[in-house]
Amino acid sequence: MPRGTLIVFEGLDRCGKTTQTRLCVEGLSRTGVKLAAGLPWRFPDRTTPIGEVLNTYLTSKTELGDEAAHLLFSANRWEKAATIREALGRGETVVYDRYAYSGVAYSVAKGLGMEWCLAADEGLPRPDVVVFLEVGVDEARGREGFGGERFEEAETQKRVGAVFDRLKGEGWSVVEGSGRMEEVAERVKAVVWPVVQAVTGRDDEVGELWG
Ligand code: 2DT
Repeated sequence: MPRGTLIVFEGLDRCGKTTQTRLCVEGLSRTGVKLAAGLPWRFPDRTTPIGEVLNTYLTSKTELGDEAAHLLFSANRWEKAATIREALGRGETVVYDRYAYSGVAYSVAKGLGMEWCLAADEGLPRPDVVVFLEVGVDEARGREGFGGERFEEAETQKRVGAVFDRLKGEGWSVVEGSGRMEEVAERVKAVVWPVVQAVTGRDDEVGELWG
């Protein structure tokens, strides 16, 4: 049986990730592609015990050292790794709002070393496509809700964006995120759909980060 496709959305805060992730799932469900239950999935997954700690950190109710925070974000992914692999193995496509790239980008932006940050996520299921929604910090800042949580200020976002630029590589599709949400969704579909079809037609294993 062909495996499912692992699709990841990344980008700065308020770039439209959450909306586009949802529209992508809706679009895929109309095509009849087999999907995992309860999509889109997201990181941080605030419903797990580790996720609850991350939630208190992100809403500034607790403090964590940068290294501890990084490892908890990574552990939050590791606690889902088997679930992701199982879903893909059953032929179900999985769509994530944020993944390990956010983990590295935010932590390196705080001053942690790139190699150290990458190491924690090494071996996680490798996405078949990373859809990076590109929106200028100034545009993101103008969007509703910007500034509510830790890290949502322009200087941090610029630093995070610079790390994302270093992470962009094979398997990434940079999509222009400005404009009407339906237009952006069309651009996303144009990059996601060929990947889903290619993965469905191949009979390969899910890869591992950072390969
Ligand atoms: P949301 O606003 O998308 O819920 O993200 N973050 C996220 C990290 O610092 N490291 C990580 O590994 C992940 C997944 C980015 C909440 C914030 O958490 C940050 C924004």
